[in-house]
Amino acid sequence: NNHKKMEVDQNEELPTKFDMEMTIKYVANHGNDKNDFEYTMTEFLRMSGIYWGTTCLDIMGHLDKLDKKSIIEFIKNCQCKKSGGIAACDSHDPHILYSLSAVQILCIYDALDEIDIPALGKYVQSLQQIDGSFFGDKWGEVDTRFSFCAVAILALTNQMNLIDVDKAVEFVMSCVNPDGGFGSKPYAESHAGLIYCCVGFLSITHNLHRLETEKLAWWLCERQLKSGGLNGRPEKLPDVCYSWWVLSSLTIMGKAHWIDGAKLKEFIISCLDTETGGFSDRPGNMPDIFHTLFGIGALSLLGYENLKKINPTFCMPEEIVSKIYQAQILEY
Ligand code: GRG
Ligand code: ZN
Repeated sequence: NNHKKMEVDQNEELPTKFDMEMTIKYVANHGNDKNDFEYTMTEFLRMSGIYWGTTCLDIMGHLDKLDKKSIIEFIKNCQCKKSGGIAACDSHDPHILYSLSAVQILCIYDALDEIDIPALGKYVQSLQQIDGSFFGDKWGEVDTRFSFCAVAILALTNQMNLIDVDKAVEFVMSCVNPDGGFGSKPYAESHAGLIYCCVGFLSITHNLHRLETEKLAWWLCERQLKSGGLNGRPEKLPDVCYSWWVLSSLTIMGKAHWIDGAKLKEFIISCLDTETGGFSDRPGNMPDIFHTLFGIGALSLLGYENLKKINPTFCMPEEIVSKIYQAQILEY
């Protein structure tokens, strides 16, 4: 199977239709074999893996294929008693990335009250720095990804008052580049993944007016290549996950029509591995759960039939996000 890439003949016909039944099975059975090499080697990101799987299945209307009880039990065991943060896996160190994945899963299951939410809020608060930026964990790496995770966690748990939002916005805005894009920190190169984080951050904090929308949307739509696929920066290869990072950003800005949706759909479906039902980064490569979520997520943004609508900011089913925001409004 590892040689799959080599076996694919350049002229071999690529899939043009997406069989949802197979993809549901692929995601549902992912991780069933606990001795599987890939599963063992990805322990360090287990919490995100579960988020990718639950979101993907829910978008396809089959969340019932996973065991809610054991997933919630797993999350509870990953919350650190001391810091309040959540780890990728039980006995690992907490990190803001896995804290967000855990919150997203709990939102999907309507089970936020299963963990200590105030303690998690304090954890996020403890990671904010004087300049408004956020550490990912106690080790002190700064990245705009962590700014996104912080406000996404606090928005979903209704605790935004715990941080200095104005300072957080100033830090993210200090990462804008002359091309209109954003990098991981000030002066770092624009990258579609980080643009998603910064646009999502500005959307959550009601600061989309701070964007140079035309310039950024141009940069983003220039990511589309002849194959219909999108890359993450100039001169790079297309990759299914950028269908998500780029199209979600354009969607948030109201500019999704600036790319050719029909061609993108074709590219995404050409990355379906018909043997397993999973999606890979590029046609003929090995599929994985990460690219399967972002392929399906982008198809949902494109209005693909029989998929639930996905929220472009939170990368969760739209119905879940609107229910949470609705409940927060009613609380006041
Ligand atoms: C809720 C969906 C969601 C995410 C949480 C962690 C995070 C927030 C976002 C990550 C955004 C990001 C940086 C995505 C890019 C991932 C990626 C494919 C990185 C590869 O970078 P390179 O430089 O690849 O290895 P290229 O494509 O540039 O060659
Ligand atoms: Zn990728």
